[in-house]
Amino acid sequence: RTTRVSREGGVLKVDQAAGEGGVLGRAGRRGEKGTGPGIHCAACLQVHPTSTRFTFRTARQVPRLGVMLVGWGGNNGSTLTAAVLANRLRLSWPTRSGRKEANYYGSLTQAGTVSLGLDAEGQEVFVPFSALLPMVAPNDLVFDGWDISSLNLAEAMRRAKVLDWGLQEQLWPHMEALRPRPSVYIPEFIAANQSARADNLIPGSRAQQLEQIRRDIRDFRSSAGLDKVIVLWTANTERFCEVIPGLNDTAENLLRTIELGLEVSPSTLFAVASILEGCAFLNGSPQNTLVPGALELAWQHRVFVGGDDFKSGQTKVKSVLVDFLIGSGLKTMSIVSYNHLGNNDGENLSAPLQFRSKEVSKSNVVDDMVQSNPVLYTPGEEPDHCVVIKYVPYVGDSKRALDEYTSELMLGGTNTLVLHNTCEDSLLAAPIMLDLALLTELCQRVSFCTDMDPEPQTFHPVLSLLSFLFKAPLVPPGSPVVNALFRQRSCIENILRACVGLPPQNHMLLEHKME
Ligand code: NAI
Ligand code: DG6
Repeated sequence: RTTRVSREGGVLKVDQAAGEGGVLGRAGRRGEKGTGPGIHCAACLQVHPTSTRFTFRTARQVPRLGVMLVGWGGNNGSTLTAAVLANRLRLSWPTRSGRKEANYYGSLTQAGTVSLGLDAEGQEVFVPFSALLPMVAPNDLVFDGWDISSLNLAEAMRRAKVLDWGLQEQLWPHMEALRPRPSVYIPEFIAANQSARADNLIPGSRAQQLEQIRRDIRDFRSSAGLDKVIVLWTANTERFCEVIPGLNDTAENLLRTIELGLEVSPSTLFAVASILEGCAFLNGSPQNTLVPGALELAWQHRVFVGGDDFKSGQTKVKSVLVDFLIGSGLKTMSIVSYNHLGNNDGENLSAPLQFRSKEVSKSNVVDDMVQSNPVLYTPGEEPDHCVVIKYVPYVGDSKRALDEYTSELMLGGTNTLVLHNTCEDSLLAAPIMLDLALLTELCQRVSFCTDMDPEPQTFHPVLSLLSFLFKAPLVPPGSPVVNALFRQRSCIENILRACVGLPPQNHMLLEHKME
């Protein structure tokens, strides 16, 4: 199917005026609030609207899709598998507040809607996100995966203590036969407190381990009769690995490093194996799995990669709330985020190096919002931002997040907002994992060209369209990082709309602003 989308005047080309370079504002003194070099005042900029015609093509044949989870036996892995089975089997179960039925709440594609436009009466018409374009139905997904812990998926579900007992009982016979494949365990990358569960390991050198992962992917693809496989890292958070020239800075060096058995993280090994097998790889944890060498490899093989770190609860709220505050012209000066949780993820994060990975991905999420407003912030100025995570076994998967946001109001006023957010962590993460797989697969079927470049191309291998789902979105070199949640959502919505020939949603509602 071919769709033509013409955006007359939709693209703004900003040319700097001749003369002084056209960058400085009226006062133009560095550091002076509101008139610093970041401010582009209308007097010195000329804006020339240009138009580019994009032609999108989406293959409509929906493949049989397999998803391989690294960390399949963890809370997220077992919960996602259980959720898909519960929906497929249309399960319901009693709870103290009545009978509950399986659903996909929390999934953008399965529980979100898109406005198509206005009907003849001027009312908005909403359709499910999943109805815009042919997408894989989640109930048709086939799961497989790896875990350093040998528990079958039924036992893993029981260990996770996420689901109601009545649901677990019904799922048990369907999950008992599912066993994670052995995986790569390199103790220095995850917390020492994880060693007791590492009883399901791939032996051999790094090169042999890489080959085994590749064999596993091929085996799954052929034995389950799949058209496509996507690999998703939902295993423990690793420490950051150092990016070192000669070691992991290029694809060639990274492959040599694996061959020589030098330092490479398990998650990077999985990324490399996936890319070499032509399977998209998505990183749901915060560590820098996709080192420059892995990114180059993805680019060479034209394979999608995405990351990092699922954006599920506290960070999702943060990327809405700070956008609201700064977008309203309030100067947020302090953000303090406490978490405590009692699941295995929390135990792993109680080790300093693993906590550090999470701290980094949780802390960078307001950068774009701060930088977008040079009226409020001078260059380099940013709010204090503190992230604390504590392991409290008793609360299990029920994560508590306490946030305090302090902003400056006009004339010396102060506004402090305090939030308390309690949720089952894995029940927020599982639908995000689902969306990641479904949207990545859809993107693999989309190509586009422009008038200037009629050769059809696919999206850049670093799939930034997934930013909505990640705390620290990976983007192609030079591309702006967007953290603000509704800008991220608009990106997905508008690209999907473009694929069916609808213009971007602009919310002007001009039809209702005329006499
Ligand atoms: P979990 O600790 O319950 O599960 C992780 C699983 O990975 C465990 O079963 C462990 O045995 C396994 N594992 C560790 N190293 C492995 C390796 N090298 N190969 C294969 N398996 C390995 O943790 P949970 O709650 O499922 O979270 C998974 C990841 O997702 C963590 O990194 C967490 O930080 C991240 N995450 C979770 C979010 C949530 O809301 N639940 C949100 C954002 C990120
Ligand atoms: C404590 O923050 C543990 C983490 O793994 C989080 O639960 C997870 O990253 C979700 O974080 P957030 O900020 O999206 O709720």
